[in-house]
Amino acid sequence: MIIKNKPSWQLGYHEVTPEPVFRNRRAFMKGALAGAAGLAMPGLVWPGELPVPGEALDFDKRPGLSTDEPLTPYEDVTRYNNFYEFGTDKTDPAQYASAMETAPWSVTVEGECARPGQYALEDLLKPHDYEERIYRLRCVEAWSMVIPWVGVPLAEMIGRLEPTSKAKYVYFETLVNLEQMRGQRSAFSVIDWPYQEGLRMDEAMNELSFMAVGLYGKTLPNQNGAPLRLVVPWKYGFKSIKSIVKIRFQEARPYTSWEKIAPKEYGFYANVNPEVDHPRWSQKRERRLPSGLFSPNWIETRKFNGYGEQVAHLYRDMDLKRFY
Ligand SMILES: Nc1nc2c(c(=O)[nH]1)N[C@H]1C(S)=C(S)[C@@H](COP(=O)(O)O)O[C@H]1N2
Ligand SMILES: [Mo]
Repeated sequence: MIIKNKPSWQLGYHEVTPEPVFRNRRAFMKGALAGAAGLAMPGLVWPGELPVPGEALDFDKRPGLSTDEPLTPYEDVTRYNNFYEFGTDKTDPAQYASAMETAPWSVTVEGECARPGQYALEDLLKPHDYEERIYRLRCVEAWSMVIPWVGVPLAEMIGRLEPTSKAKYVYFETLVNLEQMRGQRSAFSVIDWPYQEGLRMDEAMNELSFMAVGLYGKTLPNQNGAPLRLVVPWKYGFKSIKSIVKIRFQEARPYTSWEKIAPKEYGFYANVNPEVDHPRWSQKRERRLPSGLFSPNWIETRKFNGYGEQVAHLYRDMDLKRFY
C-alpha cells in the first residue's frame, strides 16, 4: 500500500484557518455537521428547519475528491447567488428563478466530436453514475462556500461524446428565454446573452471538473443552475456556467461572457490566485459564507482554491499574471 500525505486540498478546516476565526466559527460548525449527518437519514430535516426541496437523487459518496471542511448551510448556498439571467442582486435568483422551466430539458452537442446531436438530459448523463463531490466554490468577488454537489465527472460525459483530435476547447452556453428570465429582459443587463463559457480540453478532462445535477442530495434548485451546471472548483465561480443548453467542441479558444464585459478583470483562465489581484480589489482573502456584518469570517485564499495538486501542472508553462 502506498502511504500518501493528505493532499493540500483535503486539509481539515482547522489546518488552514487562522485560530481566532476558527474559534468564532465553532458554534456554526456544530450546526453544519449535525445537518450533514441528518441528511444521511431520510425524514430528518436540515437545521434551518425546512426540508431540502427537490427530487432525491441516487448517488455514491466518493470522499476521495471531497473536502472535509464544514458545509455552507443550504440556506446560504441557495439564497446568495449569481445568476444574471434573473437579475444582478444576490437575492434575485432565489426570488425569480422559479419562472424557469427545467423539464423537459435538452442539450445540443455540436462541433468536433463523433456524437453530435440533441440529447435529453438523462441521455447525456447516466443517472446510475451519479456521485457526490464536496467542493469549494470561490467567487471572484471574494466570497466562498463549501457545497455538496451531485453529478458526474465532466471527463466521463465528454468521453461518451467522442471529441476528435481537433477539439482543443469545449464551449458551453446557457438557456436564453426572455419570458422566463427577467434579467434577460432588463434594459440594464450587462451580458450579451446567451451566457457563454469554455475550458481548454485538458482542463475539462481533469478529474475535478464536474457536471452537477444536484446539491445536498437533491436536484439542483433553479437558482443554482438547474438542471445541469458546470463546477470547476479551482477557478473563480463565473467559469461554473449554469443551466447549460449547448456544448460545442472546437479548435479555436471560445470567447466568454465575462471576458467580453471586462477582459482586464475576468480572463479566460480565471484560476483562483491570491498572488494576482483583481484590478479593483485584493484576491488574498475571502469571506467564507455564512458571513455577517459583525462576523465577516475572512479566511486566506489558496492558490487554485487549494486544488493545486490536481491542477497546477496544467499551467506549468504559463505566466499566470498574464493568463489570469
Ligand atoms: N448562466 C450563468 N451561469 C453563472 C452565472 C450567471 O450569471 N449566469 N454566474 C456565475 C458566477 S459569477 C458564480 S460566482 C457562480 C455562482 O454559483 P452559485 O450561485 O450556485 O453559488 O455561478 C456562475 N455561473
Ligand atoms: Mo462569481
